[in-house]
Amino acid sequence: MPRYLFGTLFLLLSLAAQPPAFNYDEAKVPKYTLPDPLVMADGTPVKDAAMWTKKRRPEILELFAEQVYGHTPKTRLKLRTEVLEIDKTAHGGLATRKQVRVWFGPAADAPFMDLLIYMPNGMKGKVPAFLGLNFGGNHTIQPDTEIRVTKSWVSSKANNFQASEKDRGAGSSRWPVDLVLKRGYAVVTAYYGDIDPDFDDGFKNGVQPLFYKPGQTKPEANEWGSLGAWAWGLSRAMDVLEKEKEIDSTRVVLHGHSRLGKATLWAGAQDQRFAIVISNDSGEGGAALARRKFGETTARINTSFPHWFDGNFKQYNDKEDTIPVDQHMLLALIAPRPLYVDSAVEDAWADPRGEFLGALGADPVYRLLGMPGLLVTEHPAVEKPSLDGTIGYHIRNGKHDVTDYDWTQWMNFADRHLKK
Ligand code: GTR
Repeated sequence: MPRYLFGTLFLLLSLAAQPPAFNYDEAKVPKYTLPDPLVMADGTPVKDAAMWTKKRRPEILELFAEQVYGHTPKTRLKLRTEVLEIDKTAHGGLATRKQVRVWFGPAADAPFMDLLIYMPNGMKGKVPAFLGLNFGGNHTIQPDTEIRVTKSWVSSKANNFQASEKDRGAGSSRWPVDLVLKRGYAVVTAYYGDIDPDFDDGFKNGVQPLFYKPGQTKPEANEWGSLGAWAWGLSRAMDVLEKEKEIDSTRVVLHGHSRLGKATLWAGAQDQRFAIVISNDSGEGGAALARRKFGETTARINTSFPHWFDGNFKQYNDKEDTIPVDQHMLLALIAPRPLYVDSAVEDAWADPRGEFLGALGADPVYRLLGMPGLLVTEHPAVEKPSLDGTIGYHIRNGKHDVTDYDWTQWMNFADRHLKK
């Protein structure tokens, strides 16, 4: 074959191999039909709250575990904790800072996560708390020089995947600790990479190997990936908070951004000890409807991040209409507990409207359970939050991020439910 023909053929073949461009045009979203959260898989309607709780809720939870995030191991590890330090004069006396190492098992070389806890000083009784994982290591959430620097893998290639002193406070715009403390909430966080490093290594590191059966080297197709592991880590943080004298573990607000928003929703769905669940810009695999073709797709997320979901979820690449669930049903698993979903105008990749429609799709379940649900049926205007229902929602200006504006709405929402 002449060289130039070969070149042309190669170009045509590689063009054909390109994934379809991502849709950002509302007019081009094809019609779709969502599965009904209030109809059993066999077609039987869910007639009352008891039927939801006893039959439909477990059915949906099982579908998400089997087909999407993978099952979380049922085995309970014995956690060991060690208080690394306490300082009652943190943040200019505003807070008590406590760092607790949580070992995942009795072995001396067991993996661990470090919990960083800031509690407001001078409060009467136990305090409610905001709990969320962070992206860069605990030391990135505040410029506080006492915060331990993680030894786990971090995403910085430039620094050989090691955390650095230089990153102290680098993520502080996403963690307005003073603002939260002043409103009477504790701030609790852990680094997600302490639980499972966020890259595809075939599940050799992270917590998955702690649960392998003899001879097992990776999770089965219906067993957890990294999102499942991060969600599990949040529940282990809750185990520790249940034993913290100053913290009211019945008033823990779980929050998470983006991939950690996905993990947060999955944690809140499985573990009903969390009082309120907040999804910030969680997008595909989070609050956004998978069937709505806008922004990120199932094929793309499974290709870029093959370690996030379970093996079974890969069969739905470009076949969203065949997933037996959609993300409104994940949100419905939070019911009757308060749920908050938020979006950002410039975060088209996460599909803000799809996130809103996810929340709206969960509403019938809240109503069946006698809760007010979401009080709006149209996507709210920018920075006009809907705070008064059991489902809250806002869309703010700006990009994919966590801002003081987001935190302020979350606290306004939490106040309504936790400080009655
Ligand atoms: C993106 C991914 C999103 C979102 C985001 C993040 O690359 O496509 O689903 O999770 O990362 O976590 O920041």
